[in-house]
This record gives sequence, structure tokens and C-alpha cells, in this order.
Amino acid sequence: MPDNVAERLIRMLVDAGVRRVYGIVGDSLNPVTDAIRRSGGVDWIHVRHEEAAAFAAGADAELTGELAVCAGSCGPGNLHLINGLFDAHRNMAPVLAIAAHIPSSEIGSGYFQETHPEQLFRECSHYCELVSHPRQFPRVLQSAMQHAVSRRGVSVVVLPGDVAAMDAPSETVAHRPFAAVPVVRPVDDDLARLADLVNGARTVTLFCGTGCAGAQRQVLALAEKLKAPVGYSFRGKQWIEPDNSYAVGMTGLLGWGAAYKAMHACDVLLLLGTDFPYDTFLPTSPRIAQIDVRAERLGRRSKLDVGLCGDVRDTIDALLPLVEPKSDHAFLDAMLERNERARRKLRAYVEHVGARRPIHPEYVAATLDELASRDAIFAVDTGMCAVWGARYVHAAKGRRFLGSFNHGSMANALPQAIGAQVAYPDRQVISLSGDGGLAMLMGELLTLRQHDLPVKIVLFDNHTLGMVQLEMEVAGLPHHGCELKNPNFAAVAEAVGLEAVRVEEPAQVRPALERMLACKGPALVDVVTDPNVLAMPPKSTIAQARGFALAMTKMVFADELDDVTDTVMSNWRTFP
Ligand SMILES: Cc1ncc(C[n+]2csc(CCOP(=O)(O)OP(=O)(O)O)c2C)c(N)n1
Repeated sequence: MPDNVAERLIRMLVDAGVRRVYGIVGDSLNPVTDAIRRSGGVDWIHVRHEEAAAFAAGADAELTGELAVCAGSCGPGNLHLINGLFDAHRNMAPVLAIAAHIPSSEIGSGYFQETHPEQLFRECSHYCELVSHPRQFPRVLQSAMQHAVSRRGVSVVVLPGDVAAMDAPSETVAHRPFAAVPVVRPVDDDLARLADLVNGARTVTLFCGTGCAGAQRQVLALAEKLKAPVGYSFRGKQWIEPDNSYAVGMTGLLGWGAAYKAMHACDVLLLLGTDFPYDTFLPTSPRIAQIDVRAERLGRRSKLDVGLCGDVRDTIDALLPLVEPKSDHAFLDAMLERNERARRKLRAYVEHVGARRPIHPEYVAATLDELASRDAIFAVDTGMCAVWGARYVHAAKGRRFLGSFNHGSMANALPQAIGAQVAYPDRQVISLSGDGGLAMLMGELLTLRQHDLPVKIVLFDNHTLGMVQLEMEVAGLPHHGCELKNPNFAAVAEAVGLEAVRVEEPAQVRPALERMLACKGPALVDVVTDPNVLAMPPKSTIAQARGFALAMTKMVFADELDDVTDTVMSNWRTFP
């Protein structure tokens, strides 16, 4: 008996190694979900909002490096996927979205639930096609999978429900994506130019992004030869921070340590596999070279003297024999010393505020760092949680970090944690959630219970949209629209069936985190934290606010975190 298009879809996905699809059912998707039910080889991961399905698939794909799939029904169902798909696409996570569509005979008539997904998803995908005939389907699916894995990002197949139920064609095409990984390195002349640049420089700093995944050995070998301090972005942290005696921390608003200084004080800055977007933090005086496998990114963030197309690992492998070893390590030592000072101050700050009420979020994050397992997967919400994760949670070897680092969407952490836990049922998965972020996709607490996913949520319950509050302060604006009237989130989580505890006293932080991490099932710790961390006093005048904010901005933008920490400790807590 011939199979139908939906059955062919599922068979091709199974052949491609896909074992689950995240989504919400709907009429137009029925042939697909029914094919999943009958296949036995694919799990249907039912979420409560399609946006969460896309975030979860993105996290799954980012962690495993393999194709992950999400699906939504026609019109609003697949439209809800869009924010999570933007996130996955910008994270270069290979995700296939199945956007079920209205009956093909109705397209263009303003039919019930009609949208045009092939237009809507174009901006957040490498490949986005409408299937209007069964014979077209196998080639479209093959192309979609191949685009997602080879160009790394999102593909969308728009599939009308009636077409999904039609007989599939008998002819076949290649039935699985080919994750063909080429060696990509610059031509010899380009390599020689880069070697000349670093050989002629007295001091060199490396700044590493997520393109350094799998290249830690090469980066360290280069740092050793050049006596170069190594800074990194948040996405680079997990690859570059562990066991790295050249590491000098992160730059940017989340930053800490000596990375900013090292990047500004060197003769040559090497940008490795990073598309770090904040040009305010990038220097102008050193000579700058950039290596990226996507050549279209070269030079779009900073001035550039040498721009090379290549994979970081392959390129450094080819470059190393041309690099003359440096013997002067005074610059490296100075940056490492500066970094250690900043790290000591971070620690001292945590000890200083650890016993204070309201609870300081830094103390919560630092305690979590101590207690979490060495191979935990952390998902950090966009907002202040990203700052706490960047500064206080160490990237031990084997730990992974998920965030909406390029798209910057709120509410990413919990659904990403869902994808992580589905992909790795036996690993500890921790969501650092903001109260604004958690509330935005709070229905996903039900997903944890429904699938018995033992995700641990540490909720930074500061009763405000904290990062925006801070941004308003920095702009010299009074707070407006940030305050959150929250429920007792522990009680909400308990009602959903999670283990939960509310923490209002600093002394409860450690035991509550210990208890939560030891739980077998999903658990939430609702930590009521200080809303005024790095924030202005509510009664300050606009002039005070502006003055403080300007001072803070100058320091955040112009120097290392230890200066900011000093100011916060000496001025802010005693601010009138
Ligand atoms: C979907 C979305 N809406 C709005 C924003 C703007 N925004 C960025 S951070 C933030 C506040 C986040 O608040 P919360 O989750 O409570 O975390 P906090 O910063 O207080 O730790 C907002 C509103 C955004 N980035 N994404």
C-alpha cells in the first residue's frame, strides 16, 4: 500500500536520525501527528505554546549538533513558532519547522486561519517552501533538511493538510541529510599576511566566540606561542573558559575580568569565530584580524586590517607553523593579574552581600555555581539572569550554556531547558529564570510535569523587569512600566505538581538549592531577590539618577568590572 506524504515525511525524518518532534496538534497537522503515532519511532513532545516548541528544538539542536524538529498547525499555530525560530536561526541551530497549512484549494481566498507562512518565515530561515504537490515533497524535504544541517539554521516546510494526506510519489531521493564537514582554511597568501601581522606585534590578544567550539586545543596552542591573553563572548565561554590559564574573562555589558583591557591595550587583536555585536566594546587603536567561517561577517563589527575566511580550528592548525614564538610574557602576566584581581573582587562582593536581605542575586548565582554538577546544562533568561550566569557560573569542562544570546528574546530559558532535558534525560538541567521571563511562558511548567522532565528552575523573583529598569536608569529616565505584581511562584509551581520552595532569607538559599538539585523530578526555587541591584534608589531625583547612571555607563563601557563593583559597593549601597 502506498504511504501518504505525512508518512513519508516521518519515515524520512527517522532515516535522518530524528527521534522527536516538539509542537501542538491541530486539524491541518492531523496527518502528520497520526503518522507519528503509527510510526513508533518518533516521540511527540507536546508543549503549551508553539514558541516553546521552537525554543526547545533550537536548544536540542544546539546541544546535540543534530537536526531537531518542531511543528505547528495552520495560521496561528505555526505563527506562534516564529520567535523561537528566529532564535534558533541566529544561534545557527539546525532546526526543521513543519508549518501545516490551510487546504491547498483555499489558498488566496482569505480562508479561515489563512496566513502565508512561506513569506512569514523567510527572514528566519535558510530555506522556506510551500509543498503544493505530492511529487514535489521528497525533494523539498531533502532540501530543507540539507539546508538546516549544512548551512546551520532553520528550514521551514509549509505543508497543506490535504497534501499531507495524499499518496506519496513512488520515486525517491536521498533520504537523509549529509552533515558533510569540509576543512575550511584561508589560502596560503592570506595565512602569510596574518602570520606577518602577529609576528610583527609586541602584544597580541585573542577574543573568542562560539566559532571556537572544538578548537580549544588550537586556541591554547596559539595563546601559548603568542603569550596572548584570551577573552571570550558568552557563547564562547563554554569552549574557552575551562582549564584555560590564558583566560581573562568576558567583555560587553555582561563582562568581567580583564578582557576589555586586554583587547584595548594590545598591538594586535585577533577575533576568532565571533560576531560579537557591540562595537562600543571593540577597540579602534590595535590592528585587528578576524577569522570566520562565514566570510560575509568579516568587518561588519569593527575596523579590520586582515579578514580571513576559515574554520577556527583548521585555520589555527595551518597558521601555527608560521607563527614565531614570543618570549616576553609581561603583557600576558599583567592581564592575568588584573583578571585575578577582578575575580577576587567578585568573590569578595558575594561574601560581602551573602548575608544581606533582600537576597542579592549574585549570591544565589555563586551558590548555584558551587552546587551544580560539573556537566550541568544552564539556560539563562534574557535579562539580569544572563549577567549572573556570565559572571558567577563557571564553565567547568562539560558544562553547557544556553541563552538567547543573539536574538535577545525574553522567556527563552525554560523552553530551552525543556529541549535540553529531552535531549539529555540524565543530565542536570537548570533554568536561571527571570520573573518576567517565567511568567511570559509560564504554561511550560505544565510541560515539565506532563513529560516528567526533571528541570530545575532557579527563579530570580525581583518583582521587576530588571534589565529594562537598569536601561532606563542608564538613560537617566525614571522607571516606568517595569514593576511586576507577582504571585507566590512557589505556590503556583506546587499547584502544577512541581517540588517548590520560596526563599526570602539569605540563610535559606543554600539549603533550598541543595534540596532542589537533589529532587528526582522538576523543581522550582522562588528566590525573592533585591530589585535594586545595580539600580537607582526609587526616590532619587532625575539629576541624581542621571549622574549616577552616567558614571556607571562610563565605567561599564570603559573599564573592567572591578571598578564597577567598587562603585557599587562604596557608593550605591550608601547612596542617599
Ligand atoms: C520578548 C521580549 N520582550 C521584551 C524584551 C525587552 N526586555 C529585555 S530584558 C527584559 C526584562 C526581563 O525581565 P525579567 O525576566 O524579570 O528578568 P530581570 O532582568 O528582572 O532579571 C525586557 C522586558 C525582550 N528582550 N524580549
